Amino acid sequence: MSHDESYAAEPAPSAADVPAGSGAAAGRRLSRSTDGRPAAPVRHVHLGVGNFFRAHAAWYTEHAPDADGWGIAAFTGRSPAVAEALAPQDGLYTLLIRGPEGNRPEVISSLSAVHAAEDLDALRHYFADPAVVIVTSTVTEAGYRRNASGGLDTTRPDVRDDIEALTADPASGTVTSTPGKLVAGLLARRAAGVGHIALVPNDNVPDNGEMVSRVVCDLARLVDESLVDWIDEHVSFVTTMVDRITPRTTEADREEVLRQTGIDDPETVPTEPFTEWVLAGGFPAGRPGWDASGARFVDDVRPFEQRKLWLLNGSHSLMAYAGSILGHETVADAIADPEVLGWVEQWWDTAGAHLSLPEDDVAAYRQALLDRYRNGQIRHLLAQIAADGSQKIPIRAVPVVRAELDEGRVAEGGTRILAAWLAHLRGHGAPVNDAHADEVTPLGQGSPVEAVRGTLTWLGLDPDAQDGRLAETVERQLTGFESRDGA
Ligand code: CS2
Repeated sequence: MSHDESYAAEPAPSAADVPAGSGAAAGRRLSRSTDGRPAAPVRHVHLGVGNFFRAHAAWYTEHAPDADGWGIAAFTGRSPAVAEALAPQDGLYTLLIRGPEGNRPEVISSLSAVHAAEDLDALRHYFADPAVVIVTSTVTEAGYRRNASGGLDTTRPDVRDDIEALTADPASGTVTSTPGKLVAGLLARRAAGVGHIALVPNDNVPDNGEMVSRVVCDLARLVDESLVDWIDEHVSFVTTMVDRITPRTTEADREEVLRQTGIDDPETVPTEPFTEWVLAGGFPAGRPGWDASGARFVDDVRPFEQRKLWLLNGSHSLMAYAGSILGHETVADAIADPEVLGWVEQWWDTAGAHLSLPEDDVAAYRQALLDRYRNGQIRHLLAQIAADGSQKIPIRAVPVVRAELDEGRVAEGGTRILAAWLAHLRGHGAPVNDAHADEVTPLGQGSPVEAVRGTLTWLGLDPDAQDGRLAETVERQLTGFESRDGA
C-alpha cells in the first residue's frame, strides 16, 4: 500500500449517506476537499498518534507558516483504531479547545497519512526517504523500555525479540518496541544511503533526547556495532519539554463539535487553550517553522523541564492518588477540595524551592496551573493520570524528596506523593494500571512498615534516612490515607 493510499480504505460518506436524526451520526464526516488543507508531502514521521500528539506537535505544524511543506506520517500505538477511524476523514480531525471562555473547534490537516503500528514496510520506506528528516514519538514513559539505570531493558521479551529479528534480518525483521522500530528505521536509512535526521521524543521524561539516544544506541550496538558510528554522524537527538493537558475523548466532545459545526468527528481531540513546547538540539536537515507557532528553541531545556515535571506533573500525580482516595474523579473536582489544594500548595512550596528559577516566575506558574486545573470544561480523569506510577513517581517526586534529604530535611509536602502512591498500590483510590505492575504491586503488600521500607528502597531512597524520620513520615501519611478511604 502506498502512503497516499493509506486513507483510501473507505470513501468519505457524504451528508446524504447518513440517516438524519440518528444522534451523533446525523453530522457529515470531515473531508480534505471541503474542510482542510491538501495533504502536504511527508517529511516528518511520528510514533504514537494518541490525543496528546494531535493536540500538541500536530497543532504546532498546523500553525507553522510552512505547514504545506511538512506533512506528517503518523503510526498508531498498540491499537490500529485511530488509523481506521481517521481513514474515512482523510486524516483530518477536530481539536476542541475547551476553555473558560467557551469551546472552540479547529480542524487540523497536518496528518498526511496514518498507519497501523504493524505497518513496518511503510515505516522503513519513510526512513529511507531523503525528504523525511524528523521523527517524533509520544509512546509514554514506559514505551522507551529503559531499565532502572536508564539503559535499554534487555530483559524485556519484546526487546529481546527485536534484537533477534534485526540481527537475523536487518532489512525486514519484525519489531514491536519503540527502540526496535527506531533502529529498524535507521538501518533502512543507512542502507538507502540517506543522511541526517532528528529524533525528537515528546514524552515527560527528563533529558528525553539523551534517554532516546541511550536506548537506541544500546539496541543498535547489540544488532550491528557499526550502526552506532553511523548514528553518531547522522542522527541528532533533540530534548523537549512538552505541555498541553489533553484528556481522553468523550461523547460530549463529539456532540459539542457536531452542535457547533454539523460535523460528526469520532476522532475529536479535547484540549485546553494553554500549550508549551521547549526544544534543545539540532535539526540538521530542517524543520517546520514551529517557532512561529510559539515553540521555543533553547540551549538548555532543564529549567523548563523541572518546572513542568515537578510542579505540574508532580501535583497531577499527587491529586491522582490522594484525590482519588478522597473520592474525587477529575482534576477539577480534586483541586476544588480545600484539603487537596492545601496538599498541592505544600508540594509546590517544597518543590519550588529547588527550582533554579526566579521566585516570581514560580509564583506565576503556580497561579497559571491553578487556573488550568480549575478549567471546568476539561474533564481530566484522575484514573488516567494514575496510570504507570512506576515510571512517573521516580522522576516527578523522588528528586525533590532527595534534595530535601540532602539539606537535612524530611518534607511532608514531598513525601505525601510517595505515601499516596503506596496507598494506591495497596488498593486505595484509582485502580492500579501500570506497565510494570508485576514489579510494583508487590511493594504494597505486608504491614505499612514493611511496605514503606520496601517502596522507599525500590525508589532508591534510604528508609533509615534522617534517623528513620523519612520512613516514619511516609508511614504516618500512608495510614492517614488508608483511614480516609471511602470517608
Ligand atoms: C499527566 C500528563 O497523565 C499524566 O501523567 O500528568 O499527561 C499531563 O497532563 C501532561 O504532561 C500535560 O502537559
